[in-house]
Amino acid sequence: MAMTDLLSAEDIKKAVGAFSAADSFDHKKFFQMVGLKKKSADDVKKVFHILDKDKSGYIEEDELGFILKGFSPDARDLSAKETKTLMAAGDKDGDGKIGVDEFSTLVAES
Ligand SMILES: [Ca+2]
Repeated sequence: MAMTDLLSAEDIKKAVGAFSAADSFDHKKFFQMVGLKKKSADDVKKVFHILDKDKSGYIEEDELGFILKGFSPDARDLSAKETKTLMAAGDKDGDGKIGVDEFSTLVAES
């Protein structure tokens, strides 16, 4: 499954473009703009599994840094600071990675 099977290519382009400047990433606004916020719980889980590149069942810190590329291959990487901020917001149980339920919560909170 590709991200564009779940989300509109146009929304992805707009959302990625809105945070193209360094250290401008805001996951709440991004999840809203990209259309993820209004997707079903099932579709949010499908998006999680696309972002979990190595299929470990978790989005680890290195995968989190490439989260925008998961939406659009030509998007930028997050800075170390943005990655840490996003991990802190998403990692509710403090194990240093984001599971599917934590991801769903993060999207629901946005
Ligand atoms: Ca993973």
